[in-house]
Amino acid sequence: MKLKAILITGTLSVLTLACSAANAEDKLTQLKEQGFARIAIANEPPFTAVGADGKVTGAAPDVARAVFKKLGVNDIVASVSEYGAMIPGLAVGRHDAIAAGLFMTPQRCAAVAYSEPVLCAVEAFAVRKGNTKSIKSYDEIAKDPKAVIGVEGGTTEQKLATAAHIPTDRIVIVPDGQSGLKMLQDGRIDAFALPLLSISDLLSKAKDGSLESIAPVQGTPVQCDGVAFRKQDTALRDAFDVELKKMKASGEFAKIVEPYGFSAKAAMSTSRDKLCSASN
Ligand code: 6CS
Repeated sequence: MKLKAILITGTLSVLTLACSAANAEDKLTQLKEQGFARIAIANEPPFTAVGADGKVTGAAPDVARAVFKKLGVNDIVASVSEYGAMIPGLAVGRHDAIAAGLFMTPQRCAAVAYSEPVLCAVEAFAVRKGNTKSIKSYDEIAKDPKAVIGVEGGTTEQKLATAAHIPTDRIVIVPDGQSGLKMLQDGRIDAFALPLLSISDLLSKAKDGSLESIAPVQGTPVQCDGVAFRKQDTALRDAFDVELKKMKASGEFAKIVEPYGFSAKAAMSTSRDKLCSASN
């Protein structure tokens, strides 16, 4: 009887593996036939960007485009989404993947199948020069009853602000980076939170000498994203990781991300397992 049970279990495992491989091939075959992968982005340079001509660039789409090409999927088609809408959009099939700098957190890792790390970043605040409220951390904002912070909806900054117990009436949700800077300039918020490279890009374009950045925000971790796939597309994710690993080893990965200001070494020195289990 035991042998029969073992044989049945073994057969089921082989069938499961075969189904998983078939699913992978199905999804990859579907993308190859489609000729492109539909990715969600946020249009937050240098992570992701859409030019006036509609051209999609940024470190995350550039890496995704290169890896998909090696998998036989010749292009990517991007749609701009708020961070908080990306995972729901992926789940309902609006996107084939998210390549947007969507940082790995335990909650997100439970909802999607992340690739290995791609882009890592430290956290920053944009503040008015002189930083009158001397804002260096989320805790300081929480302790100052007059301090108001701006964050984008569904972001890790919103999570960090909530985790620091900043009251919701002192957390302003803004739709995008430009709106966040405008509210800072108008004095409606005292700090606007994004990763440092995003804040630096915004400040360099704003050319407003009355604003400055504070980084790294005290008490916040270095965060890294991966390309996110649907949970059921883990075999496609694994195929993506095989090519990503080769690009990291050959130096091709560094050639893509470093001109944008990202450290290839930072992404290569950590892992999905570490980032998904981090209690940030
Ligand atoms: O994953 C996130 O929520 C974030 N990623 C980026 C690139 N910007 C907003 C937020 O920090």
